[in-house]
Amino acid sequence: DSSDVKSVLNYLNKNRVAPNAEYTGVAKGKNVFIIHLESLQQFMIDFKWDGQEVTPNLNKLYHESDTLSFDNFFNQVGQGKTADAEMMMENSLFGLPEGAAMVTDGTTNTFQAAPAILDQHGYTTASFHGDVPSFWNRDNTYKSWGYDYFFSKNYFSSGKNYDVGYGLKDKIFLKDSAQYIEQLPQPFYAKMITVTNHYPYTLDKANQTISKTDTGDDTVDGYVQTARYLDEAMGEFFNWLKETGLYDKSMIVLYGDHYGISNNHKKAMAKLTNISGFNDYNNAMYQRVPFMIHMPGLKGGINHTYGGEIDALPTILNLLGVKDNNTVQFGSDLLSPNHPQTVAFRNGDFVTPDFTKVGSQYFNTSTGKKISKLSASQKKTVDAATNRVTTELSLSDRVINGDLLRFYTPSGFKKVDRSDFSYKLTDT
Ligand code: GP9
Ligand code: MN
Repeated sequence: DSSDVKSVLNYLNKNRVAPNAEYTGVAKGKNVFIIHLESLQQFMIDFKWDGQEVTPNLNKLYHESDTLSFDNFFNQVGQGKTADAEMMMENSLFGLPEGAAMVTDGTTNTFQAAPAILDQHGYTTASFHGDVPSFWNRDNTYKSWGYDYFFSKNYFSSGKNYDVGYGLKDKIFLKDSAQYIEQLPQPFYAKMITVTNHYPYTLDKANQTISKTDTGDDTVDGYVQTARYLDEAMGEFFNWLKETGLYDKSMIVLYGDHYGISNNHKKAMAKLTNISGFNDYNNAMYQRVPFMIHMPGLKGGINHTYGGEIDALPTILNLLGVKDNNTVQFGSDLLSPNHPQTVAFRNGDFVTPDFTKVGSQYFNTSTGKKISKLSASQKKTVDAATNRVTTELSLSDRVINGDLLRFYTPSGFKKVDRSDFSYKLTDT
């Protein structure tokens, strides 16, 4: 009940981190693209296979001086996979320990999500995805999040060989999306959710422009092919953005939603990464996913801050000059010098610049050396991190399971009226 939200707010207010004032509002009034790079892990950036870069377009963007590129940014998803990523990226709330919060709570819970916040700052908001609207209960959840538009499968072309895996191939999806993006009043916030680079990474021959890897694990060896396809789709999309002039008027945020190759493929990962004895520590390190923020004129560079998807919203809102010092959000601005670099995983494991916790094991984060016996000072640091992680995960779960945002509306935020939205093609 409402006393619960008070205890959540007490914790958050006690631990609030001021955003980096140097970056406050540098992207104010710009269009925002949030590009969801399905199952793309950070190790694909600058990765070479068969003498070629797998993702040349993303690599170029990653190294540009007006791109902020985070190389210690981790996915923090649980069983909800993409749905957990969307929940974290747009609410700064964790997914749940089991299931997917978007499915169990998306329709009925009160949220104060990015689309609703930006709507109230003059933005038109739209999500684009080449799968059916009901997947992950997006059509219902997006109304709770305040999306003005949701362009899903039935808004795009269909045809033989147009689909692979969970939906429309990314190149067709992005090309078809252009006609709708052009109609959006500016400034807009547009989320583009790709899907072709998805387990088990199958792709028709005509679209294969790099050879499979040779780990012998056939659900892994196609990964470079669909990652390359995703990268080509990005190249085409960036070209379109440049031709239309949108590139110069937009801040483009790209993120990988979660791992592509799971911990069940250690042998294949060992071959792919040349790490013999690829272990739980390595698997934790490979939970890194790309997080890039590009905007012409942005003071960019490679940023080594340890963080994760829970931190994306506060970081983006500060860049847009939108105040969020009174919200229920569990992340903080990655650009703030006081950003706490403890990355919580959904199962209670964590990574900090010094220690990595995997179950009952502890490793030195930079060397990967297993710590068999923690010294007193190491134990103090690790216990503090464990305490922070378990507290934040449980408070976030209470917010979702108790639908606590019903009881607290941040000053300056207007409650979302779900009946304002309809995403059906026929209703347009
Ligand atoms: C489904 C697509 C893939 O619409 O977003 O979801 P995932 O399997 O990655 O959660
Ligand atoms: Mn996904």
